[in-house]
Amino acid sequence: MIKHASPFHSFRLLLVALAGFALGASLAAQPPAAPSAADLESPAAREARVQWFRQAKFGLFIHWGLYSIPAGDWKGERSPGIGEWVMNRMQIPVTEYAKLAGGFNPIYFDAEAWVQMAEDAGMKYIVITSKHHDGFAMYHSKVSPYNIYDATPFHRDPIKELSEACARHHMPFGFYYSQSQDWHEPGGMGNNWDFPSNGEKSKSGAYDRYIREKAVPQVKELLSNYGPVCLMWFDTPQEMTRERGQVFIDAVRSLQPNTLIDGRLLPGGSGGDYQSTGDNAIPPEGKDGDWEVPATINQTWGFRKDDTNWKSPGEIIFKLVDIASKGGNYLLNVGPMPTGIIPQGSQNNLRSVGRWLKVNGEAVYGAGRSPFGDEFGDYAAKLRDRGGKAPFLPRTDWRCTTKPGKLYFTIFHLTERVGSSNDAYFNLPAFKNAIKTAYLLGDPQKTPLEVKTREDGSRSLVVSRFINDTMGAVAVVEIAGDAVGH
Ligand code: JFZ
Repeated sequence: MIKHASPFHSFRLLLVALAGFALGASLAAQPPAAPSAADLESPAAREARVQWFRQAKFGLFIHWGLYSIPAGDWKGERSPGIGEWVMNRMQIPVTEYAKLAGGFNPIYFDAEAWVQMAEDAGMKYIVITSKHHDGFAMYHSKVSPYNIYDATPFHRDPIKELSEACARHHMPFGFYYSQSQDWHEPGGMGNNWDFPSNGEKSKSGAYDRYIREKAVPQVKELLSNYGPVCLMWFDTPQEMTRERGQVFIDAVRSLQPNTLIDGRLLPGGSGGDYQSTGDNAIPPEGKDGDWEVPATINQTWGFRKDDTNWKSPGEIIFKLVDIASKGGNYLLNVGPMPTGIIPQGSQNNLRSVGRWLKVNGEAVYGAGRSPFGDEFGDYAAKLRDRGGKAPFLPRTDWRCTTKPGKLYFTIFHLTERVGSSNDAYFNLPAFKNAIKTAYLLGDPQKTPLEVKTREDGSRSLVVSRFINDTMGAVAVVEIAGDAVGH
């Protein structure tokens, strides 16, 4: 039954209706919220932006700053963990930590030598800390005087010198920028020993003031004053919301539309052009999309005088090929000393890797991920970890990368010798394609390798058993058709 409203109720309904109309009219009168630069972007624009990244596969990360002076030791006490966190781990007051700037004079810094080393290592892009969590800018910032040009006797802009050296070497150059943590600023995240907690800074507006007055202006000056920037490597998005992140995205897209954004601008990796895995975290199996593993060459990002545990050339090569065969990039870090010199041990190992890539780089640069997968390993059948999950048991005998019509098998360990000869079988995974030829990338003559086909259809390459003594030998199998048929 329909009930008729009382006169009072009718008046109220009229008021509500008028208010709704007024609101609608006001909204209609307002122009729609301007779509952000990211919203306007077409998938084709992102695809174009990321092409160089897919070709590059191997980059140099550099963590350099005031933290390289204490180098893991503060007033005779060993600071635990990664060297660039010394201010946090030792709860050093801002006023005390800032005094380090007065003694920062890396007189042996040589941008040309650093870029040449990256090139010799076979690295195809460089990303350096422009401002880490300690808030100190490693470039001549006009936004904050707390920077290497204004606050140190060095009185130079190493990032400007590196950008010029990278331009000479046609080496893509990008910046790490800690957009959220800034232990020098009252509104930056992370310093709760001098300032209020993260939550209080977020609630009070201090954090948004820090973003508005320091972080975004510094990102803009990096994108305005140092030539083409291949990527912005944001990090630890504490209290970072989509709205706060959008300001950074719009700054990047408006100033340098070709600059990639990594996967740590926002929690969960959204807002970026590619995914960043956890530190040194290589996925056990292949992973779709564009992604990058940030990794240390020892156990710290910033220089520690007590950590010379450099990854060997063989370890680095395996990790590079392993990551490439799963579809990702390897961003491998060095931590220069306060003198401006990259520790010699890390340089030596990187140059050994570069010599291997000079011969075998075709299997890495621009190569696609493995069409197989069994080579990565298996989840344990019975073993369970403390969380009740089946641990992944990796295999490391070989990895496969691809290009149209070619399979690149990087062989790290052979197990089946051919009788007592100096030969061994490399047992190929099953695929239908006919094999046109096979040869070692390390053989300038591309001498065809014997392909043994067994009654069950399985096929093996006959190769030297001494491949086991190398850091990995690449056998190229040229197949009929562009891709593997299973
Ligand atoms: C961060 C920084 O705190 C560190 O100093 C270094 O710069 C590193 C590259 O990035 O550390 C992280 C950030 C994220 C993860 C791990 C360490 N993560 O998501 O696992």
